[in-house]
Amino acid sequence: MNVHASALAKAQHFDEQTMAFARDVIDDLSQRPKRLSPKYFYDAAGSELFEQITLLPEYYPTRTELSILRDRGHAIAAIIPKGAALVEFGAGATTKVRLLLKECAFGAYVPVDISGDFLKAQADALRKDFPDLAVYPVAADFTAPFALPDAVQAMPKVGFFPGSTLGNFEPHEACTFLRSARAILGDGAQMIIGVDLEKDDRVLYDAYNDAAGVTARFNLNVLARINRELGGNFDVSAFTHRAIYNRERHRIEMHLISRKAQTVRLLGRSFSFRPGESIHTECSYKYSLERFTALARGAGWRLRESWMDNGGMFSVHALVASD
Ligand code: AVI
Repeated sequence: MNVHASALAKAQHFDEQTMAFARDVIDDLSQRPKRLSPKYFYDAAGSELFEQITLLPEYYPTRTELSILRDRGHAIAAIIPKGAALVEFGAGATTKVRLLLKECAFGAYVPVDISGDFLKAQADALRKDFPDLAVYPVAADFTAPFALPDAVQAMPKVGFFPGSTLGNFEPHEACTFLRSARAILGDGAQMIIGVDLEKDDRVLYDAYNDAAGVTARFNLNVLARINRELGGNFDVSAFTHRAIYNRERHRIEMHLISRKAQTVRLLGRSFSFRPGESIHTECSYKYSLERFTALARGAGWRLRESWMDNGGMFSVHALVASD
């Protein structure tokens, strides 16, 4: 962010998180091609739209992962040491973790998320439903190193990273995250992780181009969020959602395409768009078992067991920290 934009952001008394948002948006819209980070999809409106996406008939990942966790709960429980601390990286809806908590005898649950308010609400609800479970929320950016609470230091550790959120990282970022999780959880740790699989192009295309247009609204909401929080003047109706599957790079790419020549003002800066110009907003990488195993191995994890649905759409893996 240049000096002028930074001064304007300060004059508006942005808090630290909004300053970081402003800095990232200005840097990313100054790139060629333009881009925005998918982590900014999830304000209150975006999180609500994402919840709607998970219920769409075309969006198979959430219900398929849930069915694997439900059907294979016993097998997962069998490899988890009694009294272990379950550390969840990111705290979304609690539906998935509840399945694990019901099935396995965990001694503690440690949800880790940047949003403190959300974490607290989630922790309170779980304490009510699992009165014997110790819940220690940690408000932190789970992609960076953080310390586990003292109370769980002596317990065996099991990481939990569902939802194929790993797929939203570039492969080198996915490796860095897995390595960091390995360091945080320590020697002897295990990790339960959900990973979306490569499949028929059409199925992938439809999952990110739903007929009801919810994914389009989710994608476009990031522009509305920039207007709301940073005082931008994006005409949201002058952009359109595009999602394609890039088979060579094994990834869905989401873009916002400018419908016309236009200029957007934001924090004293102007960003010009050509007709058809893209802002690249998200990658969602799809893995084969081989590529995921190699990624995990390179980050200090050995594959212990993998579970899939009958259609081979989605996978849940148990990893063990390698020496
Ligand atoms: C959160 N993440 C795993 C979703 C995905 O499928 O990559 C985000 C999403 N983007 C569009 N639809 C869903």
